[in-house]
Amino acid sequence: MKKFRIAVIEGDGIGREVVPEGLRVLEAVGRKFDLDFSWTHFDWGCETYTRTGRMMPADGLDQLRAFDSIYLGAVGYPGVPDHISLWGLLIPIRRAFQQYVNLRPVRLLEGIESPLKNHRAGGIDFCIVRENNEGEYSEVGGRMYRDTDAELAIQENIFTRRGCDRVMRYAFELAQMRHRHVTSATKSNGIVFTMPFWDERFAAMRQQFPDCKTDQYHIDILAAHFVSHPEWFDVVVGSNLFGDILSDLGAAVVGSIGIAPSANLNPEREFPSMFEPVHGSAPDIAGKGIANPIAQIWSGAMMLDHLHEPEAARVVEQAFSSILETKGPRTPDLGGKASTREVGEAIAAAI
Ligand code: GGG
Repeated sequence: MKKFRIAVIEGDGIGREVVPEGLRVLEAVGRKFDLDFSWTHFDWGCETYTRTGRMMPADGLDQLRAFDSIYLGAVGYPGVPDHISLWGLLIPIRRAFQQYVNLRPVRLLEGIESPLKNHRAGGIDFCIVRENNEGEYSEVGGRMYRDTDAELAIQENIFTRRGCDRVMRYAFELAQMRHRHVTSATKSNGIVFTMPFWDERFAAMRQQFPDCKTDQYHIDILAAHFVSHPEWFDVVVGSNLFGDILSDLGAAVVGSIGIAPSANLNPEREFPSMFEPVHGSAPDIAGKGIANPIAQIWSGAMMLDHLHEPEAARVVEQAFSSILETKGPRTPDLGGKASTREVGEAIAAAI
């Protein structure tokens, strides 16, 4: 029996509803493949913040360091400013553990209707590789003359050669295992220093991968192409902000953000990686028991891949795909009436 120590952070809002279904499914696949998961729960999030003034304890990162992986739900809740909740939990984890790749698959599954005409299951299948440690998400900047007419805010973008190269290399290596096509998201016409630098690094990196086709688009027309020609893409690499925006758009194009998974990866495995749905805490539906658990469950499959359990990962993917294909229970975001728990139970039973 293989043992895995997993840190579980349900977080806020629907995170608390979808994570238990993710664990239910991982337990089910664990029984099938003789995997022993030891779950350690951390009640960190906005509630902890309102009680203690911190999203996680001062030694939170040290507490997480020894785990094989981190399984996270969602962060953010009304009453706590979003930049406090994000910079108090999610971003410190991504940075301290050098999770510099945020891998976000975009796949149209059988049984789900795309809002776009003429797209069938399998016809849209690409991965967004989002830079996850620098870029537009920086702590460099400041504010002056607060509460006066002269008030100002400055935020610096950080693009390093090391940061660009490592995420681009990951994108090319991923493409080599897929259809050998990498698209870069840029905006080097308007963003005059960092984006031309990003383009230079992309041009340098593609020399090392002559077997891969490449192209690059400014982010505005790339967003349009996601809607008009989503079948064009294989691997799309983008900066922190561009990758984040594109992955919500990608999720919408394949039917629902409720099914979009993600992996925050430290490819060198020096630190634990973290697996979480693309969606946030969705306060508008939190507490109603109707959140779609598939994004969380699919993120669990990505965790299994990272833990070198690809067969178990495929079984999880087949289980939720079969529920969707056979018109099994589905939550309201996919036009159904089922609860979060009913969907989780059906997927676990399919395993
Ligand atoms: N599933 C984690 C979560 O709550 N994500 C919401 C969010 O806004 N994340 C910001 C980001 O990924 O940059």
